[in-house]
Amino acid sequence: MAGAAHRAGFVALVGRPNVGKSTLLNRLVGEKMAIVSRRPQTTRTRITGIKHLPSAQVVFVDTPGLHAGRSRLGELMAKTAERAVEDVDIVCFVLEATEKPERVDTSGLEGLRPGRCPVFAVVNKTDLVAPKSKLLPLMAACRAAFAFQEIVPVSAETGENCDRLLGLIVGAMPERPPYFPRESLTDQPETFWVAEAIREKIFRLTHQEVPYACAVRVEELTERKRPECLYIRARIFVEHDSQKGILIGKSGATLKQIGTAARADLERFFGIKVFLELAVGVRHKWRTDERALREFGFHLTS
Ligand SMILES: Nc1nc2c(ncn2[C@@H]2O[C@H](COP(=O)(O)OP(=O)(O)OP(=O)(O)O)[C@@H](O)[C@H]2O)c(=O)[nH]1
Ligand SMILES: [Mg+2]
Repeated sequence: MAGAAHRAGFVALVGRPNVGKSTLLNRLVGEKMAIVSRRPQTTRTRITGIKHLPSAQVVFVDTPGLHAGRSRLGELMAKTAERAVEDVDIVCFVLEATEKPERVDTSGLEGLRPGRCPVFAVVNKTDLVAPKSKLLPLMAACRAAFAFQEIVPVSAETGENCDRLLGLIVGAMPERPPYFPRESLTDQPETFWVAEAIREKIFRLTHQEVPYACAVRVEELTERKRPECLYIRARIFVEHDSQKGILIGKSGATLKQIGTAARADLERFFGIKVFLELAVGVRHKWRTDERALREFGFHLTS
């Protein structure tokens, strides 16, 4: 075959909670993949999004924010992020442009053997900083803290400089054929995206500890003919009866809102009419219950 050599590789997005890793994943892939919220610790598992370019394929791996987890779920989230950097071709360490230079903390990169793979610092949320020269002390602090191959300021929100970041990533990737077929956006099953879409709406419509106490299990996902639709049945698990009440809301209003919003997202995602049936269950202390965690799909995938 003629033409330029094809490049392909895995790129991990790591960093503290809430710095915008998932927003960046969505921006770089060009599709809404990972769920985003204003609150920290939104992402719980390793999430992949695949960007296809004419002569490159980039598999982005979004991770839970680096954070000392106390529950078993927290430990699994931390391990997921640690493992993610072990077998990728490039690591992007994401931090906020508003971070104080003296607070730059690269300790999360310590597990990485020096020289094992290129590590980029991605200084996100530059839209919050003006003039741009104010970024210089932070970039200098990054340079002093770790041997980053590149330090790239971007705004995942506005897209500023994200094409340049993508170009640098592609340039640093190994030459090899694609890992996945052209049409695939992810290597995760449909049920995972359904559960995430529902979880995002819970983050949006409930408060305080409630979204953190929720897990979603998809119990049925079938394609139906006449009329053609995707029939989905899912159950949201909470830890206490009181949370169940909050989630359901007065006369079921909150659960209904969650379902309506999730259905709209899923119809966009799958490109087909969706029928979504939601129920709520209580599973005491599931975040520390090994069996429940496995049942809800929390296990190390790499
Ligand atoms: N102003 C601004 N806000 C951003 C930008 N990128 C992300 N955000 C916001 O930052 C918040 C956190 O974004 P996420 O993408 O969920 O952050 P995360 O790093 O994935 O967080 P965890 O999954 O909890 O580790 C959201 O409210 C985003 O809208 C950006 O470039 N500019
Ligand atoms: Mg996230």
